[in-house]
Amino acid sequence: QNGVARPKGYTVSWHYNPSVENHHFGQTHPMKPWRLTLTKSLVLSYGMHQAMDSYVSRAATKEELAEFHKDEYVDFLSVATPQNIYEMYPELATGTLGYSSHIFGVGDDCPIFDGLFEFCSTYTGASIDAARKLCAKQSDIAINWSGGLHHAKKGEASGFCYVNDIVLAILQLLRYHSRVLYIDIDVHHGDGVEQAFWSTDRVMCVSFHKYDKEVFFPGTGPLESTGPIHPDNPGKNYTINVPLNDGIDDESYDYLFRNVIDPAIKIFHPTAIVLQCGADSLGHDRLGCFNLNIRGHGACVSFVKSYGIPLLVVGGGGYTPRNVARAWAHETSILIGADRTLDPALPEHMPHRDAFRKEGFTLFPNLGGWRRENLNSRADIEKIIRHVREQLAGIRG
Ligand code: ZLM
Ligand code: CA
Ligand code: ZN
Repeated sequence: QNGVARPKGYTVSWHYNPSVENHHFGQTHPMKPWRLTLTKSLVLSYGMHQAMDSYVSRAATKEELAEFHKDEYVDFLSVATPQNIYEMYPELATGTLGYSSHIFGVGDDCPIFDGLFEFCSTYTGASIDAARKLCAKQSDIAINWSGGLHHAKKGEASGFCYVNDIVLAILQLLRYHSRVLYIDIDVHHGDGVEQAFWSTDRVMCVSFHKYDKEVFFPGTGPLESTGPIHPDNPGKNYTINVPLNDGIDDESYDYLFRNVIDPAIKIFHPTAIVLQCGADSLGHDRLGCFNLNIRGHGACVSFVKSYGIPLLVVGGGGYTPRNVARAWAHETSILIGADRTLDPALPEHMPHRDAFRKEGFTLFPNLGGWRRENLNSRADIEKIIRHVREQLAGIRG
């Protein structure tokens, strides 16, 4: 292990508590905390931890969760177990409620599993700690790969997300920062974060996602959804949605990302940025439908980093665990400025190396191209860019 030098002129902090790895949504559930084990394995084997301040994060408290979530929902999360849930809510046992259950969103997507509350408070504690490090200026870039659960609502779980660690982290940032830009490159729409900050001009939410109403989860986030419509509402125009079709490739995504994010930063002037790096936008994802490669996904991280604005980086979705780990390890290397020097061949001696056998032990397998046709035309892309420019022109107008 040669190790990696610390970045010059700025500090990167890594916030993690390995106890998140001990939790399981269920045998066949697509959300696998194992991807975090693999990510950690790559980060440590490349020696990247030597270039960062590593913190074992603490669990968030019920009081901290209640800064966004409803008290009765936090209470529910803290007591529900697979053993008592049917006694508490016999309706769940009939199986007729489906995913739209009124019982705090519990169902097939969001099951009650052993240690659920510990899992939620662990990933959330890491995001809150990371945000506080940025506020204290003890870190310039803070990373929590176990966070990024963008669908959770005030009073219910949704889409594998129970507690919205992103909302809670942004609330921390808002104590010290006047404007926070939220960017979400998960293949799904960042609806929970959007909803939480819908009516404020202090947080601008930008989500890139597959959009097909009624077909692709969660079905929200069309181009026209830009905040409240009432002219007196401060949130008007402060939400940017970038709806996409199947198969978008590195080149189109990069072009679109730059042409949306650059004007957003120049007009909004964020004092902090939160970047959700959901890796289900990669090609070959079990749930996703885009064609991005590890480098294409990472290009978004490089671009955001290049502005030099205090940055909180969180994970999110990602359902082909070995590729999630590749992406987040590569993105860690970008954030510490080591991406040019890392060997694309995976370290010879590392835990779980065999998980990467299928694509030949490289950090950069070909995930693009062949599986899905790119159904995003140049005209579609240009239409989005035009729409965003016009929208941004309406800010402070
Ligand atoms: N059924 N098991 C992304 C969140 C995506 C809603 C259709 C549940 C699944 C999926 C769950 C083992 C993020 C929907 C799906 C079956 C109603 C979604 C459990 C397979 C399984 O095998 C599975 C019994 C499960 C769930 C597939 N769910 C695929 N897509 C989405 C939620 C979260 O990446 O954005 C951030 C972390 N849910 O499409 C249904 C409509 C429930
Ligand atoms: Ca997204
Ligand atoms: Zn997702």
